[in-house]
Amino acid sequence: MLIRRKKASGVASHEITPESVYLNRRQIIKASGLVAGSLVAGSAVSAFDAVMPKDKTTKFAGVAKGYSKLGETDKLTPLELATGYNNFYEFGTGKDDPAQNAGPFKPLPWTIKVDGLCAKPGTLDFDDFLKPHALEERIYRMRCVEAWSMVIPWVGISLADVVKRFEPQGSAKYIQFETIVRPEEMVGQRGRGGLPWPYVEGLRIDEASNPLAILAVGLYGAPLPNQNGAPLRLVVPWKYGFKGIKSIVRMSFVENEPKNTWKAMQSSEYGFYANVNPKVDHPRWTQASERRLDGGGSLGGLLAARRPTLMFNGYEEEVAGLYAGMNLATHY
Ligand SMILES: Nc1nc2c(c(=O)[nH]1)N[C@H]1C(S)=C(S)[C@@H](COP(=O)(O)O)O[C@H]1N2
Ligand SMILES: [Mo]
Repeated sequence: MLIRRKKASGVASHEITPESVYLNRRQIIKASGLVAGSLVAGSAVSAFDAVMPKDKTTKFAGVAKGYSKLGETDKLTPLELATGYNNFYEFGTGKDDPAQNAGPFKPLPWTIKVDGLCAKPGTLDFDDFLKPHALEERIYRMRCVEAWSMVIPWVGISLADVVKRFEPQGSAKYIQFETIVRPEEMVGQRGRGGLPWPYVEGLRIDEASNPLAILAVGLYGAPLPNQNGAPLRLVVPWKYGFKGIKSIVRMSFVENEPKNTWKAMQSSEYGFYANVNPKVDHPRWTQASERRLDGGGSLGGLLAARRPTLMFNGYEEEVAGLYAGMNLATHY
């Protein structure tokens, strides 16, 4: 992956939504209807119908607040930056290509195939896939392997709950995820060059069952923009961003470690585990520090000061146990 420093998707800093405006909006949403905490198990189906937007231009009608643990210096990344500076090679390799090229992509209707070593395989319509699960907001840091990071308020469902629901067999040790292949709508999938498609990622089942892992369907209280992986993408905040596979159409329970795209491309630089680790440098750059794109620097935050990178991206307490006995001094 190259760090390209073009303009920040042409976003002028005055166009960036300040955090205060967003917080305000959320208070309005809360006051206007469903109150956080009303999404209890048992009423999940009706809650889904009440909460899920009917189209992309409508906001979620109130979403329960889930686990979010931010540090004192963590500020939300402005919406325009989170949706204007992206990695989504299906739409091109430049940071502003996804926002520019993903417009014609149609995230609905959508089906998700769940297969492999599980008792309840199936092909589900997007709504049916989501319905049994409570939607939650999770504000997480996201650290790209390229040494920039953001803080994003996601809307999503617990991946642990999804795993349980499909009842993996004892022999299933991993989940493999695949992104859609649709070259007619994804310019990066046409012609030569680029990555081999589909984009593939994976997690160990116990990683996928960690309460921090979610499948996101929205950000900033609205359905995911196409460039962020509509309609469904993975978010695993203690790992480098490339683990967060976008526009998922297939989840397979498998016995062996999935061949994830970036490791398959360049295993000397990208691993399967890809846990954020300030002590293990990328062969071409340091991972000890990062630029936090939160609007705080010039050029829409792109020239933000560097800050120290945290072990497991600051989620060590929650996830370190998954890797007990593993050698963390390698990029894997
Ligand atoms: N299918 C697919 N998923 C992907 C990528 C990609 O190129 N294709 N890029 C990854 C990388 S490198 C990062 S950093 C994050 C970026 O997510 P964002 O654009 O929503 O911030 O998406 C990840 N998911
Ligand atoms: Mo990334």
